[in-house]
Amino acid sequence: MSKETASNARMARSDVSNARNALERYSRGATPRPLASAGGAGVDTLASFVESLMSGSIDVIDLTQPLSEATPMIQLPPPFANTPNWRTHEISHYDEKGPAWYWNWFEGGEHAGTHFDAPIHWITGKDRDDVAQVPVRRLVGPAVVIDKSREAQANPDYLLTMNDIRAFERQHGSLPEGCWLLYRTGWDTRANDQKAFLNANETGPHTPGIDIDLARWLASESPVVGVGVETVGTDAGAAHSFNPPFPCHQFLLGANKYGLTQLANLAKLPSTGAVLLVAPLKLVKGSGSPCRALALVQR
Ligand code: 23J
Ligand code: MN
Repeated sequence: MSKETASNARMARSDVSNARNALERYSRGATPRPLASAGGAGVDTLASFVESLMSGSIDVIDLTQPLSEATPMIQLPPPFANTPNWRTHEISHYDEKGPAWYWNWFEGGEHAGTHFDAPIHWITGKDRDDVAQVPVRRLVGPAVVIDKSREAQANPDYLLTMNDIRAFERQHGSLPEGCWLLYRTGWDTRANDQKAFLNANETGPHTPGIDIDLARWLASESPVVGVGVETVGTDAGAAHSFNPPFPCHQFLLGANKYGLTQLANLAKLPSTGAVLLVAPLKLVKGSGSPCRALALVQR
């Protein structure tokens, strides 16, 4: 082996181990250290990001559904307990209870409207993070959008499969490390109508989801940190009778990954290249939280 080849080989090995260490830090939620390059690469990219934001060449898309008393809630069958509807109560409205101020208080479940599922939500993640403990580094990352709205319109029980992911990767490249998989089904158009949104009949709810094998792969082998959907939950409406039941919840939350539901405006995102920002409330011991979900896209 020539000196040069040997040094390349050493370099390659240390690159691999650096990458592995970075990945390791990332998956623990540690903040990656800025690159030690001259001039501070981190500062320059952030300045150019702000410039793009100000010029409008980076757009901010709101992926959040409005949260109100009309927001549809999941309905579990008996004997399971259900989450109440969201409610707001007025404290004062520029009146005798508060002459110069308007404010409300609210009541509602952690899993209301556009919301975040923390690992502790499911029994498989019971020793993992609650919503306050989730590392914020994992709440910002690349988003890939897989569009099955045609399929879901034809079949409300449509299940995303491993083959769909393979086809997506052939067209758009591999899923990036630490990405959020956003699954578009067109269900967002039903979000202001509880009946159409839950789409239940005598056999239970019929809404699109993810099949068992794909849920398992996403949890244990894929580079995905979370799955976002337009429906009431990350699992299909019929997932109560899958084996195991609710495989997205079971596998993803058990693998320290996240769920994000009732998203809007996925149609405005490119298949790859958007950046997702998710902001759940820091509810101590919370199993999840209503959240604001935003995407940054290059115009
Ligand atoms: C509890 C039980 C089953 C399901 C869910 C909650 C959710 O969808 C949720 O919001 O996490 S499927
Ligand atoms: Mn939930």
